[in-house]
Amino acid sequence: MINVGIIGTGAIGTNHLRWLSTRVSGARVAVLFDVDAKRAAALAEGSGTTLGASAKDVIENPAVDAVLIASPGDTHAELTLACIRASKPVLCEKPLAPTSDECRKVLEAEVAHGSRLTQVGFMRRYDAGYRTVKQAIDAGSIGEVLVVHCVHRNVSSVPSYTSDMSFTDSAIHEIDTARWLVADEIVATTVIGVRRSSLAPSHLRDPQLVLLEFRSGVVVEVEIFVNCQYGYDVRCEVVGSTGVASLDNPTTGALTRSGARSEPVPADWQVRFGDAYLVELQDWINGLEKGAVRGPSAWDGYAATAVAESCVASLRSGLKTTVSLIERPALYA
Ligand code: NAD
Ligand code: ISE
Repeated sequence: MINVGIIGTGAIGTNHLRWLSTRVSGARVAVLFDVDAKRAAALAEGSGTTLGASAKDVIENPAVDAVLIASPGDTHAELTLACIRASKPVLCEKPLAPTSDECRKVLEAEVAHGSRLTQVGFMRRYDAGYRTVKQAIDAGSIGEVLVVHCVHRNVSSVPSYTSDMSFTDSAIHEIDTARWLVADEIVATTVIGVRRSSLAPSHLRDPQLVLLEFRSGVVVEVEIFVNCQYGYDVRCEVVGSTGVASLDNPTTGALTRSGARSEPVPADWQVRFGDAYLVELQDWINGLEKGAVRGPSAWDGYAATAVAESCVASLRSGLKTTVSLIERPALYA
């Protein structure tokens, strides 16, 4: 049995707590901590876990075998470093850190430790639709990958959401899945100005469009629209030299009548990727039972943040911006 300590019990932390407590086998949530003590206490009461006094207390608690970080992104690097210092495996929600410099500190610490402890919460790699697309590419079923078209739409954004977050918070998922699908690194990004939706908050550029160029010449086009009003919509179409592999929203039933057919659109990421979070958590626990951390790595977290940073630079300058990565350490070969 793997005893997990959770830091941060907001939207996704609560989701992870629920899955780990009810659906994931081989795990139990031993300790919870949130700076909002009332929130953590209310959750702990219903789930039979104890309350940590601080994040440090969770990480250093001898009863905790592994840590799940679900607090805001700007806390991730420091908490992940503390887990590495304590030699505890850690599943850190995306992003690994808001800046590539902070991500590099995590890489350096893990390389010095000598083995992988960190997994980043890029759960789309565990989604059935993305896995089908990945299998088609790897089996050579669509020939050579040439172009990828992605759509990432949310119903509405919270007031604190900024134009930069379209890349650092939302498109970072497409950046990771594109790197995983294409099995290459992104070398340049170009953000293209788009007519602003009149329904988006006035401080926000929404929607936005970005082109991601890979070393191999593959180009990925991503539309991010976080105030689309109608539902949560994630699509991906990979165009190859002999065919196309794509995914759409999973169908949960359709209504056909009066000469028209309609299907529900997921309400949010919890609905659309509910199964992916579950598969992600189960795979993390199965790996830990065998002493291995095998999901998206600190290198993946670093590369994704470096690309998101480049997108933000392109947004500011209006120009194509190069991505420069450090040499990949052998630990992440
Ligand atoms: P949230 O605001 O709903 O929850 C964050 C929680 O962390 C809050 O309860 C807050 O009180 C707590 N917190 C803040 N600082 C803390 C600290 N220093 N120590 C402990 N707890 C602290 O946010 P959220 O939507 O749950 O997002 C949390 C993280 O998860 C973010 O990094 C976000 O990008 C990521 N996320 C990932 C996905 C995904 O699809 N993988 C979806 C949503 C959020
Ligand atoms: C959120 O943080 C997530 O990670 C969701 O998966 C994403 O769709 C949303 O845009 C982000 O804000």
